[in-house]
Amino acid sequence: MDFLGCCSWLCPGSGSMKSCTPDKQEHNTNSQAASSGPNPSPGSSNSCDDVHPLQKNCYRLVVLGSARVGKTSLVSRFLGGKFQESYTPTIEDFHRKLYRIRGEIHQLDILDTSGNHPFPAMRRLSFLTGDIFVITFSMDSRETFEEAIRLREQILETKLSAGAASSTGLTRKKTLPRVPMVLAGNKCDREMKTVTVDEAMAYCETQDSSCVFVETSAKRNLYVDEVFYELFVVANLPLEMAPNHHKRVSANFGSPCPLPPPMPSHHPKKYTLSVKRRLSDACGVVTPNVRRPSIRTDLMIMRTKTCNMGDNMSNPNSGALNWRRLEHEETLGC
Ligand SMILES: Nc1nc2c(ncn2[C@@H]2O[C@H](COP(=O)(O)OP(=O)(O)OP(=O)(O)O)[C@@H](O)[C@H]2O)c(=O)[nH]1
Ligand SMILES: [Mg+2]
Repeated sequence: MDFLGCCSWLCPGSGSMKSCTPDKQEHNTNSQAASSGPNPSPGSSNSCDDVHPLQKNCYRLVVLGSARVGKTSLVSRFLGGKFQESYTPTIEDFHRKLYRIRGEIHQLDILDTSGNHPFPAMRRLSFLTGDIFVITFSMDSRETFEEAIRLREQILETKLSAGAASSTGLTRKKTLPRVPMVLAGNKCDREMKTVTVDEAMAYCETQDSSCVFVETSAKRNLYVDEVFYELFVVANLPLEMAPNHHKRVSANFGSPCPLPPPMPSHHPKKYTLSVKRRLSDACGVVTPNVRRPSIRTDLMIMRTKTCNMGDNMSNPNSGALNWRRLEHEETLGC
């Protein structure tokens, strides 16, 4: 089955790409992602962008941390890519993974940021547009652990002040928002460690339950899956999104696509299969040639999210917004 076929399962009931609306005006600013991601279908203009998940099922994961700690390596492992010994600094990479889980489409956007943060405004924007975060540090570098803690504090403060600024009430209780986050202590394969598991865990215990620590090694592929599994647990997202909890579908041209038939979307309540069977029905595909939403779209996402935050800081899903609509409006030039 080719890529067209692979996408048809993501459009339940459609069976073809005809009903999907191509989104042509966003520019691909992600040259590195294009080179490191899965191969696009040669000569094909079809894209998984054509699938329209409900806005409540769209999440943005932002990966932050000091330079060289292994952010890109972890993302690459998550997306099914290989580990690279060589180092290429990231400016900003954008990836998208689409899932069909229990008959619904879910979309995970991943923003892999630069550890050198050359553009502070972009960084702030990533704090505000992000729903869930992986803050990476290296177990053999104390400075990167301290930077990870600073980053967590900055995210909370930025979200708090943006929510407070947008709130219309006269007096709002200033409680820190609950931001699902994993502190990933990478490079645990290294012998010389300057951060201990105990102190990283102790730090997370002083935080709310949405902040967890996972020791990992992108190089050895140790506990990388756990980083994302734990993140989806604290974010209350479908656990089928985690690696090894869904069928991975390759978007490569000509690759086989042994997918189970999509669940009929009009009878979700009559679904009587066992939990195990339901889990086995989940599928995920990394979208090739994904275009990063423009900064304008990001700013509108931010505005909507911060307005929602002002209304309900404690609900992590309050940031859900119709950014699909924003992207679509951008396409139409509204
Ligand atoms: N030993 C070891 N090396 C790793 C591990 N993860 C990544 N590296 C290496 O560390 C270097 C930096 O990895 P990247 O993933 O590019 O780091 P990054 O955080 O994305 O860096 P920036 O994009 O500059 O912010 C590369 O040479 C990787 O091969 C790991 O778990 N163990
Ligand atoms: Mg990188």
